[in-house]
Amino acid sequence: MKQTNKMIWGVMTLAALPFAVGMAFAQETAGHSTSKVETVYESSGGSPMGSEPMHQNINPKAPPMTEAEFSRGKEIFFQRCAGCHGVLRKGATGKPLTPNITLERGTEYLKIFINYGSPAGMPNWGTSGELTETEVDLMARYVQQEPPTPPEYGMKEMEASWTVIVPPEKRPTKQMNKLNLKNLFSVTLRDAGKIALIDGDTKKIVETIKTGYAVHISRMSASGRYLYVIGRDARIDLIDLWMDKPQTVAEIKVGLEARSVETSKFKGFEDKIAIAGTYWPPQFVIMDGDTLKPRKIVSTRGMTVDPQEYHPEPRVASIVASHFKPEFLVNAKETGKIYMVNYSDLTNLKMTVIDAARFLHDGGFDSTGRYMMVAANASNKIAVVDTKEDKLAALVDVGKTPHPGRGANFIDPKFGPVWATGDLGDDSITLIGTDPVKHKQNAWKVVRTLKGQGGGSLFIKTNPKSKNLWVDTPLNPDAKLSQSVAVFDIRQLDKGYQVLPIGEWSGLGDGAKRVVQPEYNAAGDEVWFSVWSAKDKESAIVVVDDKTRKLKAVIKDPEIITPTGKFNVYNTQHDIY
Ligand code: DHE
Repeated sequence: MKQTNKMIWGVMTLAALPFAVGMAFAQETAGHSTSKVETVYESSGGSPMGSEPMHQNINPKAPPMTEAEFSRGKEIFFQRCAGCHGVLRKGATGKPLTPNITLERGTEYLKIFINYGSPAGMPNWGTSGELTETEVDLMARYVQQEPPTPPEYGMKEMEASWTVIVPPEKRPTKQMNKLNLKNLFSVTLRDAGKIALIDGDTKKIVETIKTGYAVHISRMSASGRYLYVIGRDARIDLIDLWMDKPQTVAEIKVGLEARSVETSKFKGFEDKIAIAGTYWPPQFVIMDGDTLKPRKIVSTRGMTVDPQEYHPEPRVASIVASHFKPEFLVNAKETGKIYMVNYSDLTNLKMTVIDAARFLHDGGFDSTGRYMMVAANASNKIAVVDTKEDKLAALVDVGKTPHPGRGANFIDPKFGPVWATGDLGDDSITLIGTDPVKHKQNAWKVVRTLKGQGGGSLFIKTNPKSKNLWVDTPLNPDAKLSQSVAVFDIRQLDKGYQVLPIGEWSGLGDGAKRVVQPEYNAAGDEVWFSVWSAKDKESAIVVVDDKTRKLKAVIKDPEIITPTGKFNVYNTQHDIY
């Protein structure tokens, strides 16, 4: 049934009552599900764009605001709201908030809404204490103004921001340090705007390196030499691990806000090309792999897959590099389109555009590297792309708001090769058959659904050498769950899971201690977990022996501030997960 905006907002008024974040996981809204956990997550990063100068459009019909109030409103909007409602407020996983809708609601109505939240996923910003009464009033007035548009960011701006600190000809021709690079981990120190390089053998920090704001992910070049790190402010640091002391050799800012970076993996193109996708402006840029020189920018603005309507800001979510062709797979969130971009000829750029589903987020490959599996999270689906045929292989219905990270590949004793995802919105773990040759009847079908600890799961992991499947739940509102991890025995999946109290094992004092993102070492016999607390609290990394499931080491250091993602060089280089 088609719902009008009026109906949706009407339903919300009745339900606009205070309640805690954890009480409702998932509710159905206009065509897709959102949940408290999901919206809290999407607004968790805080866009760095709040401080960008933007023109204030005075809307004569909207309640008056001073310039200072408008500026504060813009800052709060980009910190808390843009993640769900979109920069231009046209709606993404959250509702559209354009003045034609908000003016009709009026200030008093909007205040209630912002204060108490809604069961459809809007957080209770006022009653949770996140926003003061004055800020709630300010935001109610702010969303009735015309949304300010952030500036575009093209080749001129990219080139102006680009620096090559050590040119390729001045770099070493072989590894100059004694590090066991295969077992090095790049660890995101989110709120420090740094990464730590940790030696997987000694568990000691080798180096901490300054990166972008609220740094997000690291990716490895095909040879294992270059590390690419991207911050939410769209700054990319290219780190050469062969230098005497691994250091940044080139840097660029590719936009105003970003999450993804990747590098060419196809034979003959190793270390040659890099790509980054931006949330704002909605586009991706192809660069030289060893210098980050920007070469080609492609916009993702366009029509959604369903309904086929124009979207002005399809943010670029995950990007993976094909092993079968000189191609990148670029996932556009709001349109639900996957661009298979051939990087062998940038002048005559060839792209296959695949219609998947909204809203594309994160994913990885199956064990053969042929099929990309990506979560269309608000559609509760996994899209499967055949990178050999450049075709959509399937859209598989899974649980509520799947969030696989890169997912987990293993052999199910009954159903053969599978790829698995956990969910943000419920406690299920879905196993999808991935072998269309020897297990044709199971290919791209849900062969098994496991019950995990609860919703709020972000990452799932195993390793070809392991018999364990690890599922985190860092965003579950119950501290017992967010501070522990569930582990299944792949040989006996029906037997349920064991819970390991990783947060407790860390020996840290008070703090959120969210246990996040399992990551294996190169040998596949240790699993590393971040125990993530606020930046003014102590955090740690806990290392578990994979075979015995016993505590092996706790890595603590004053430098380890808000550790989140961990990227083992060997596993990231070879897409092993
Ligand atoms: Fe992430 C991957 C976006 C919040 C930790 N995150 C990704 C990817 C995207 C994304 C698009 C896939 C990149 C790729 O593969 O190319 N993340 C977003 C958001 O938009 C969101 C929801 C809110 C925001 O404002 O940023 C968000 N992410 C978070 C967090 O709060 C996490 C838990 C902690 C943090 O560091 O900020 C977090 N995201 C991660 C990690 C990965 C990731 C660790 C890579 C996982 C992997 O194994 O590859």
